Amino acid sequence: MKNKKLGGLYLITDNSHGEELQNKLAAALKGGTRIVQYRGKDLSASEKLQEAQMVGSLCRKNGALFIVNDDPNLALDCKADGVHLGQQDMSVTQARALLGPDKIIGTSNRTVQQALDSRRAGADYIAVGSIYPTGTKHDAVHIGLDTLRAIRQAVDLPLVAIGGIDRNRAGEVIDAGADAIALISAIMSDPSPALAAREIALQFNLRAPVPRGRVLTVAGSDSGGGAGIQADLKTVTLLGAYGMSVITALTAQNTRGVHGIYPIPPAFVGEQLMAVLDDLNPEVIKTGMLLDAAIVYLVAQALEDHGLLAVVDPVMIAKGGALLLREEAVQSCREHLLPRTYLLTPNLPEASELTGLPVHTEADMETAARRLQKLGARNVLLKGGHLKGKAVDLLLDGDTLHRLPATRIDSRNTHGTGCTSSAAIAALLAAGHPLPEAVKLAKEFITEAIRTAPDLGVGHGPVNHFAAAKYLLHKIEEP
Ligand code: TZP
Repeated sequence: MKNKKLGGLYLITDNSHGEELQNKLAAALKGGTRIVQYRGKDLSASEKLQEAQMVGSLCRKNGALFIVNDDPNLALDCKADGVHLGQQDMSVTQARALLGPDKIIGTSNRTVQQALDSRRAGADYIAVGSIYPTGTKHDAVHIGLDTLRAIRQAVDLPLVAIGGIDRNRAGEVIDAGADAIALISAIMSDPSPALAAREIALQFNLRAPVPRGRVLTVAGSDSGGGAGIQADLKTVTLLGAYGMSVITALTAQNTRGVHGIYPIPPAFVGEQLMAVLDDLNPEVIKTGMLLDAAIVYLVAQALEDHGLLAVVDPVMIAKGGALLLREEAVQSCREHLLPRTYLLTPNLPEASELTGLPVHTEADMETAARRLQKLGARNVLLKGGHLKGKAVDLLLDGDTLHRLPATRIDSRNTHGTGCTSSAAIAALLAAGHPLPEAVKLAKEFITEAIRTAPDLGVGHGPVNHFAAAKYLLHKIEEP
C-alpha cells in the first residue's frame, strides 16, 4: 500500500457514527474516494476500535487507503494503512518506531518549515491547511494557495490540501500542486455523498493524459450517425474522454426521420451494462433513448450501485414524431431515474411532460426546473430552444440559477443536437470541468457544430462534431 502513489479524494469522517457513518462512507467510496481518515470523535476506546474496523473493512472492499487520525496505537489495533498526526500528537519519529517502515505517516502543516521538518522526520505525506476559511474546524488558520504553492516547491512528497475546499475551489487547489484533496463537510454534509465525491474526484482528470475520464452512453443506435450512440461516441472521443456504449434499440434512420425501431430486449441491455460496469469503471453515464420502463429501472439501479454521475437527456419523441420513450417509462423515469440524476437536460416539451406543468416562457422554465429538482434531479439544464423569441437556457446548479442566453442559428441541420450537447457535457465533466463550466463549453461546442454542419441528406442534417471539437479543444488549451 505504501508504495502506491497517494492522491485523489481524501475523505475525513465527521461526527456521525454507526449506520449513518457507514452509509455515508459507502456512498462516498462508490463516488471515487481514494483515502479515508477516521476520526471517531466522542467515542470510548472500544467503540472507536469497533467503528475503525468497520471503516477499514469498507475501505479494503473499495480499494481505498485507510488512515487513522491522531492515534498510532489505534492504527495498529485496527490494521489501518497508516496514521495522520497533528502538530500536538506523537512525533513522526516515535510513531515510526511504533508502526514500523511500512505504515503510512502523514502530518498537518501550515508552513514550509513544518513541511520540511516532517519530511526530514520520515513522513510519507504532507497535509497542508487550512487552505480557506472553514466552519468545520474553529481553530484552523487559513493559509491560502500561495503557501500551498511554496510547500509544493519545497518538498517532493505527496501533498494533501485541506480546509474549506468544495467543488468550485478544487480545480485551483489541484493546480496549485495538491496531489490529494481532503474534505469533510463538502462530502459528509451533502445529501448525496456519492455524487458530491464523484464531482470532485473527476477534477483530478483535468491534468491527466488523454483519454481523460470514462463515459458510458446508454442510448439507441442511429444508422444515420447524427444522433444516438453514434453522435455520443463521436462527441466523447473527440473531446478527449474514453467512450463506451450500451445500446437500447436499433433504429433505421436518416435525415428524413426514423423509419423503424428494433428494441433490444431489456435483459440484454442489462447484460451489456453489467459487462461494462464490471470491468471498465465508467465515471459518467449519459443516457438518451431508453424506450422501456424496464431499461429505465436497470439504468437507475446501475447509478445507485456504482455512484455514477448521470447526465440524463430525457428523449421522448423524435423530430418526426417517433416515440422514443414509452408512456409507462415516463413514470419510471420520474420514480427511479430522476432521484439518481446528476444533471437532467430536458427541452421545453420534455420538462412539461415530466412535471405536468405548462412550459412556454422563461418564468415557466424556472418553475419547471425547480419542480424537476424537487423530483430528485440534483441539477437541471432546461434548454429553451423551443421558446418564442430569444432562446435562453436555464441551469439550476444546486441552489444557483444561471441564465444562459443562446445564439439561435437558423439551420435545417439540427439532427442530434440534444444527444450531442448532453454527450459533450458528459465528456467535459469526465475530463474534470466543474458543472457550470462544462455546460458553458458544451453550449459553445453545439453552436459551432451547427454553424459548420456538413449539409448532408435532404431532411434535418447532422452537425459537425469534428469541427466543433477542434474549435473547443483549441480554445480550452489556449484560452
Ligand atoms: N484541518 C484543517 S481544516 C480542517 C481540518 C481537520 C477541516 C476541514 O473541513 P472542511 O469541512 O472540508 O472545510
